[in-house]
Amino acid sequence: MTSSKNLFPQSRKMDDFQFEVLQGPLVDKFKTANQTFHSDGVIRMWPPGCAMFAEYRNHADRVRHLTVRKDDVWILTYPKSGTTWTQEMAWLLINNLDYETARKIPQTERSPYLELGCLVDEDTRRKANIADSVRAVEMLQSPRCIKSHLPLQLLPKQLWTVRPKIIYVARDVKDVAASYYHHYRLFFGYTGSCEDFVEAFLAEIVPYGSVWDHILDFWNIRHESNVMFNTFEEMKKDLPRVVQRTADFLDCTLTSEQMKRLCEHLSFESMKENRSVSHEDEMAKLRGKETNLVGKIEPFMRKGEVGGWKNDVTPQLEERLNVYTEGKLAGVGYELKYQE
Ligand code: PPS
Repeated sequence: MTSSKNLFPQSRKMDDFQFEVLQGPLVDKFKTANQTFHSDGVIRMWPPGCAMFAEYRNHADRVRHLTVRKDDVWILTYPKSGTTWTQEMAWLLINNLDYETARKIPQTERSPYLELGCLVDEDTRRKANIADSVRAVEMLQSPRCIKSHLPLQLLPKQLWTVRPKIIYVARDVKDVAASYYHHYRLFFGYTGSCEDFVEAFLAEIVPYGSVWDHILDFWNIRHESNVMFNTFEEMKKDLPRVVQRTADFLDCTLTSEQMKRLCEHLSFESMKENRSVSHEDEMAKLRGKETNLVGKIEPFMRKGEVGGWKNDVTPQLEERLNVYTEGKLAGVGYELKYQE
């Protein structure tokens, strides 16, 4: 694989952004703990000062200038916050509850992950069977249901002028940290400990950077008429209520029978068994001989719980996560409803 370090300077000003290649012992430890996709390193991009896969610097301008459509639905989250769950709910709502197509066509095609193809260089992307995701979004028929984990400042500019519907989902950051650790093991063959991963998460050097900066930027615009702010915890506690609110937001009407069927389809047990959303096929490809990923893993649909972090996070790390959160939330007025 070509190292982009040889191709690009350590820092540069692009159309709208500046970046710096992150360095230091913590970054080196994080990079080398991953079996794939991190050899190019990690950069910090301004604005918003967010850690990203180094390759993203070659795509940031293209994403920023993507044409947004008024009837798009954008599912925006920090990784591991309930994205797949929300995509499935939103896609079905805007597609007349077409369960047949939802089962037949993988969610990754129906509702593409905007920046996926921008995270690794082209050679690796081809080997790992990852499509040009920006092109996939451009080619998608309306109404599009688009997934992105990008922080607010890296998203297409037209989101703020065209104003399509945006559904943001937040999750308790301790569960995010634990789920992201398992995601790293699954997708990138991360070999480090959970403790080391959380260390990198707290230092905001993992791709997508600071979870709280991500959440709070969308929390601050939650009252905009085209924005809906949901939480993983509320979806767990009262799924029909979130489905109803989302249906209203998307101008969809549901009978009680339709609501019942949709909630069944969206249950953890059902989604875990549903290959269209469980990422099983994608994982099989990724862990194939081209990438040589090894190591024991859990499935993408892992536990789907509130408070599952307790199985992975030590009391010392818990305390550090608490202090981190207190620091970020001081004077902000953010409330995570239904926290347990
Ligand atoms: S990703 O890779 O960032 O898009 O991941 P994301 O979809 O945001 O989050 C994955 C976690 O969501 C859980 N999940 C669910 N929980 C409950 N019910 C349903 N239907 C559901 N669907 C996905 C999934 O199990 C991951 O959480 P963890 O804690 O790792 O199990």
